[in-house]
Formats: sequence, C-alpha cells, structure tokens
Amino acid sequence: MNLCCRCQENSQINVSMFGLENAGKTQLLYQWCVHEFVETTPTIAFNVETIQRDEVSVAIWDIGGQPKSRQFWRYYLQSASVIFFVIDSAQRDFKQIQEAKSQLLNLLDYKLIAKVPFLILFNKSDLNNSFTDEELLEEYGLTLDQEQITTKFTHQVKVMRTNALSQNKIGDQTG
Ligand SMILES: Nc1nc2c(ncn2[C@@H]2O[C@H](COP(=O)(O)OP(=O)(O)OP(=O)(O)O)[C@@H](O)[C@H]2O)c(=O)[nH]1
Ligand SMILES: [Mg+2]
Repeated sequence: MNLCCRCQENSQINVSMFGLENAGKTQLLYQWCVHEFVETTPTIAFNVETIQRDEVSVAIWDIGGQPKSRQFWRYYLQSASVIFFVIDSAQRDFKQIQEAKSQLLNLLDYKLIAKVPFLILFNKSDLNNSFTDEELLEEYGLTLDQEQITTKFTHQVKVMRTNALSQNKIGDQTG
C-alpha cells in the first residue's frame, strides 16, 4: 500500500484513525507505539503519537468515536495521508454494525479525501465470538477484488484483522 500519496518526500505521513466507540483505536495506538497494554478510557477529542520509520515520521491520530465526537471527524481528514478505519469484529449488535458500515461509507464517499488509501482493521480478532473473515467482508460489502474496490470507492482499500492486546508493529500493518 502506498501511504505516501499525500505526503511530501522524506517527510511525514499522517494516519487518521476512525471507527465507532469501543472499536479499540486507542488500544491499538498504544500497542503500536508503547508496545504494552495501557488501560484505556473513551477518547474525548483525540490522541496522537509519532513513530519514526527510517526518514519518515508517521503521526497516528486516534480520533474519538463516540456519537457526539463524530461531527468533528471531518477536521482530521484534510491532512490525512492514509485513513485507518477500526471495526470491532466481535460486535454483534445489528444497529452498531449498520452504524459502523454507514460511517465507513461516508468517509469513503468524502470528496476531500478521494484517492487517499484506506486500511480497514477488523479488531478484537482474539475474541471467540468475533466474526470470520468471510462474514466480515460480506457484512461490510468488501467481497470485491482490489480493482473493483478501487473503481467503486476511488480509494485503494486494504483489510486486515488485528488484536490490540498482542504485539502488532505498525509497519506490519502498513507494508
Ligand atoms: N479482547 C480485546 N479487547 C480489546 C481489543 N482492542 C480494544 N479492546 C478493549 O476494548 C475497549 C475499548 O477500547 P478503546 O481502545 O478504548 O476503544 P476506542 O475505539 O478508542 O473507543 P473511543 O475512544 O470511545 O472511540 C477497552 O476495554 C480495550 O481494552 C482487542 O483487540 N481485543
Ligand atoms: Mg479511544
């Protein structure tokens, strides 16, 4: 995945990370950046951490996902080099699934970020009641191949399962 389509040479990549409340964004952020379990509380506004990868500095913006915070998501889009969208893969509440899907589609449709790559993270893969890969792709309308997805959404879209309670390096996720 080319994360650099909106960053200047040798400079900074801004990752904007969205998703509904309780999806695990903050837990992932601290797992990637601090490499240990940090007790999280619901995020008011945002958290930001920076990782240095060779000459590139990767700033990860973890944006609060509670309903009242979502109206502010658009302010974190302007400078995004890549969007991460985190989904709780063990979420079985129909309304919450529909809401996550609707918020994801809204972002994919947003003209300001047309062509910005998306990485969709199906988190909480460690939980026994998490949906299978096939079920998740079906549920979120992502069963198309990469070319069809790019044509449909005007974005490069990749999908990955994560477990924020175990060691994941950000580089493993972004290639
Ligand atoms: N089992 C399991 N629990 C997780 C995982 N990721 C997050 N959690 C737990 O889920 C809860 C919510 O995680 P947060 O990272 O605070 O969720 P968030 O997406 O940042 O939520 P908001 O800040 O409200 O938008 C916490 O109790 C986490 O420990 C995971 O991969 N597996
Ligand atoms: Mg949070």
